[in-house]
Amino acid sequence: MSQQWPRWQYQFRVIMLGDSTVGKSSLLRRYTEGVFLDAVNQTVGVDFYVQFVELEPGLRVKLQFWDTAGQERFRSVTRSYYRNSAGGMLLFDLTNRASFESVRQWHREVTDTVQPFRMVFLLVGHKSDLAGQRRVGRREAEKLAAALGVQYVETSAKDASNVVQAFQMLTVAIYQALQTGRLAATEACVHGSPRALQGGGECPYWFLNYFPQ
Ligand SMILES: Nc1nc2c(ncn2[C@@H]2O[C@H](COP(=O)(O)OP(=O)(O)OP(=O)(O)O)[C@@H](O)[C@H]2O)c(=O)[nH]1
Ligand SMILES: [Mg+2]
Repeated sequence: MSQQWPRWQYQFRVIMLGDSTVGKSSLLRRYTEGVFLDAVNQTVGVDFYVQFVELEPGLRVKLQFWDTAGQERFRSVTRSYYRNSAGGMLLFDLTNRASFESVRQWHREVTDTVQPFRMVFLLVGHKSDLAGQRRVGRREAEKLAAALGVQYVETSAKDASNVVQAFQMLTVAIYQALQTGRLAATEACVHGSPRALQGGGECPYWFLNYFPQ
């Protein structure tokens, strides 16, 4: 019986954001499956991924990812997924200046949609392996991050640089925001049975584990 009970204490929904082709799906696949593909299909609507992390011994978090399509024509679909997310990865492509300039817009669109609720974001400069084609400097990216009040990291799905670190940074930031009350769960879910807790997908931010492990 006990093995059916959830093996994590928190569940955070995280949404991947940024222009089409910045590498959102590639970053997630590198993180969750350990693979990189040169040819990836553009995301249609929204895809779903899961990963577990242990922030400290015994403190396990289930990350539930919504990988949105960057293409404008899917915006009405992807917008409906913003709500109930605790975190957002704001990606731009270090070799694509326009994608950097879109970051503020992505941030604004999401914060406007979810208010009065808040989310924790991480700014990610992606494709750091393409150093020779770089069009966005680290300093200006750090400046944007500071203006948005978020942390900044540079990643590559191709050579796996900083991939685990980026997701760890966001997970820790969400956890700390919950601890300090900067982020509040809209609802702490109390289900009648371990099975309901395990299977329930309706909780907005996180599940508290009410059952002995
Ligand atoms: N060199 C390099 N290429 C990458 C990296 N990450 C992704 N790519 C490539 O960039 C292209 C677009 O990647 P996707 O992951 O599909 O981008 P996306 O942001 O999910 O795009 P949409 O689903 O349309 O929003 C693909 O050809 C990838 O192989 C990286 O770290 N380095
Ligand atoms: Mg995609």
